[in-house]
Amino acid sequence: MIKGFLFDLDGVIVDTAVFHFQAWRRIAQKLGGDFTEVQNEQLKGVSRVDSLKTIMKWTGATISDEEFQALMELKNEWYLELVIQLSAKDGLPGAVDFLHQAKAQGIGIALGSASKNAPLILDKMNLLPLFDAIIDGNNVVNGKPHPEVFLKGAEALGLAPAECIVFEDSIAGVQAAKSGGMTCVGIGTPDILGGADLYFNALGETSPEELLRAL
Ligand code: B16
Ligand code: MG
Repeated sequence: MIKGFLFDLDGVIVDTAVFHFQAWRRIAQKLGGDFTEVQNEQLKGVSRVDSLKTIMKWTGATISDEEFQALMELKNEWYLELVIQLSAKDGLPGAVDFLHQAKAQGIGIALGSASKNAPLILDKMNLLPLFDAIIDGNNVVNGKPHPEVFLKGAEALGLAPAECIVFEDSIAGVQAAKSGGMTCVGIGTPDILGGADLYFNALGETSPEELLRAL
């Protein structure tokens, strides 16, 4: 029986995925390269350090460890310039209502995000009080597709993985959920996001009640 929901943040609750894409493209261009929206799917849900490693491969540029660190900081500065504009109205379609409905039904709610900026984003959107637990890039050793972030989320809710649904928009995140033993709802389409148990384009297309009936 499902008793907990584990939410990814970027691309599920709020569209900061587009901010990550813009900031990383500026970094790639600074290195003399570029990448496409299709390639960007490989960066979704992936930690900052692993994202830059992938971009380095795509551009073929070689830099020192110090320059690598500086680029990670610069990307985050550019990303935060966009994040700072977020407010309560910026949730993805239906996401905030879905969270409130789940809370009202007594479902445990945890965040399972790779982002080190997750608490700031939730705060800007006034969503912190809805979460029983927050597991993010600051609390894990292994990034997605490793299941650590979701296993810790389930544990923080006092639940077994099989009692939880993960909501994910990234290939790495769906892999993390499935290898962790959770049911996974993909936010996106099966052609891009294979491996999930069910798909919706946004949380607004379903409700906690409907999902619990269906699963
Ligand atoms: P930060 P999620 C992930 O968040 C993003 O999808 C990914 O693009 C980003 O690189 C990662 O967080 C790290 O974010 O640089 O803010 O620490 O989708 O797992 O909520
Ligand atoms: Mg995501």
